[in-house]
Amino acid sequence: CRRPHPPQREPESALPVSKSIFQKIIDREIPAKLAHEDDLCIAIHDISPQAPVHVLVIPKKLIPRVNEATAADQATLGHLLLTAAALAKKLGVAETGYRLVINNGRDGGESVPHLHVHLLGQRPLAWPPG
Ligand code: IU
Repeated sequence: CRRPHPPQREPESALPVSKSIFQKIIDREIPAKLAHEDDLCIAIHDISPQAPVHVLVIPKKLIPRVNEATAADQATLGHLLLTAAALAKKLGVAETGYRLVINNGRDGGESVPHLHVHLLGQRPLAWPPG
């Protein structure tokens, strides 16, 4: 038959799905300095800290960024903030103050497409952020 074959495509489920760096940390495929873990999230010390306390609170469920979160994620999103507040107390920055940051998309400065809340503290933080 002379008809050209249409290009063969893998079924979607067979496509390689690359894990985010944070998913690999959650799955213990790469190490990280853990600050907290529970059923819904982990918290790790940032590998490139921008303040003496710099922790990332990361949901175990892959939500790429807050822009993609849905109503089904409401409890998880709330849990991330409450966990960040608990960690601020545990790490000794609750009294002096701290900042929670979520970078979303290119202009927001997001570099890892797996939602995470930055907890920054133990130094005065300038406003507005750069
Ligand atoms: P961002 O909001 O997506 O830009 O934050 C990603 C953070 O993840 C950033 O502060 C990195 O230093 C941090 N990080 C990390 O802690 N460990 C890693 O292996 C990688 C990034 I890659």
